[in-house]
Amino acid sequence: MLKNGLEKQEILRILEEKLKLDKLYDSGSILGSMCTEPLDLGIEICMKYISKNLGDPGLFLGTTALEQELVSEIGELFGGKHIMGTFTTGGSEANLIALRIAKKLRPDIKNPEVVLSQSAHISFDKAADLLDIKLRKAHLNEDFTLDMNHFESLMNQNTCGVVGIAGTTSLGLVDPIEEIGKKTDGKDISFHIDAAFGGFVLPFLENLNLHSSPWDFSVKSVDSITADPHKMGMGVIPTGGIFLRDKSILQKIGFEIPYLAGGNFKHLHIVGTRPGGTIIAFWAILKSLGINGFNKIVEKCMDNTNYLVKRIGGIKGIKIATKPVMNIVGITTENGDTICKIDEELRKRNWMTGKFEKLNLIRVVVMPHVQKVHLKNFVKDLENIVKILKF
Ligand code: 0PR
Repeated sequence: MLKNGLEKQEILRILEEKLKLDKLYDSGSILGSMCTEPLDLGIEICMKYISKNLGDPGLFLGTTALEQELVSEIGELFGGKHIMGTFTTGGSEANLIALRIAKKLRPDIKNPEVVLSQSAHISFDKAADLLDIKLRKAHLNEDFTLDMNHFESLMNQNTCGVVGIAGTTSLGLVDPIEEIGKKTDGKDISFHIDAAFGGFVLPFLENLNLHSSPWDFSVKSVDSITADPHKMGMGVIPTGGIFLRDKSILQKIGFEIPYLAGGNFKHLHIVGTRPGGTIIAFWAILKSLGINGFNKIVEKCMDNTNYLVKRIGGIKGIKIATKPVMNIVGITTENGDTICKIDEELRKRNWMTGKFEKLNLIRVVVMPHVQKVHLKNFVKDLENIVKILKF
C-alpha cells in the first residue's frame, strides 16, 4: 500500500491503463455473456444510492419498502398475487436459498434429494454440496429437452424438492413446468423454478405471442422462482432475485440477527451486508422501461436471434442445435464431429462465445448489447473457419 495517496487524475489514468485488458459489451465480440450493459438510468441511480445497506433493513426503511414494492410488482408479472421475496447477489444465491428452503421444510427426510434436469446450472451443484443434498439429474432427450419419464423415475420418498428450468443456461429451453407440477401435486415437495435468465424474457415473449406454455406462479404448484435483474432485466451487477409464494417462509426458517443497529429483522440471505443501490436502480429501470420498453428490448433480441439462426442455416458443415425458444442459440456440427476446433478458431479471432463440450455446442447469447452488424461479422468468420477446417 502507498504511504501517500495519489491524485485522482493519476488514479484514473492508472485504472484506464490496467482495465484495457477488459472486454467491452459494445465492442461487438461478447456473444456468450448473460450480462449486459445496464440501462444508463440504472447506473446513475445505483451510484446515487450506493451506500444503502439492506443487511440492516431497519436503518433503511425506505429502501426496504421499495424492495417489497418491487417484489410484489415482479410477483404479479410472474402470475402471482401477494408474492414475497427478496433480491440477492445473483441466481446462484437465489438457487441456494431455494434448496435450503426445500431441505428445511422437510426435517423428516434424513437424506434429502432434489430432482432436476441435467441442464441445471452449476449453482445447484454448489448448493447441494453446501447443504448436503443429493442431486438426482434427469437425462435429456435427443432434442435437449427434459426426459420427463426419467425425471419422474428419480422421485422417491427422499425427494424434498424438484426444480424446473425456465431458460436453460446452455440453450434457453423451458422445462415442461406444468407437467413437473403435476408430479408434485398433493405431495409435500418444494417446486422451484430457475428462471435466472428467462424470468425477464418469457413474460415479454408472451406479450409478443412468441411463447405460451405456463412457467411461473400461474402453475399452482410452483413455490418459488429465481429471476435475475442483472441478466435480461437490464439491472446493475449484482442483482438476482428469489420470489416465493408462501409468506410464512421467512418466519419459519429466516435467520434472525438480533443486534442490528436498525433493530430486529429476519432474512433468508446467505450474505449479510447487501446493496440497496442496485435494487433502487432496478425499481427505477422498471418505472423507466415499463412493459412496452421490455417488449421492445426482447423483440430486438429475438429479431437478431432469428437472423443468426437463418445465417447459420446457410453454412454447410454446421447447424443450430435446436430451435431457440428465447435469445440463446446453440451451434453444433452437422456430422457430430467435435465443436472444439471451431471454438478454438473463434477464440483466436477474438470471439467470446461459450462452449458446452458435453452437449457439443457453442452458445451465443443474443443480449441487448449484441447488434446485427456484430452477428454479420461473426457469421463471416464462422463461414471461413468452417471452410478452413473442411467441415
Ligand atoms: N441459473 C441459470 C439458468 C443461469 O444461467 C445462471 C448463470 C445462474 C442460475 C446463476 O446466476 P449468477 O451467475 O447470477 O449467480 N448463468 C451464466 C452462466 O453460467 C452466468 C454468466 C454470466 C456467464 C455472464 C457468463 C457471463 O459472461 O452461463
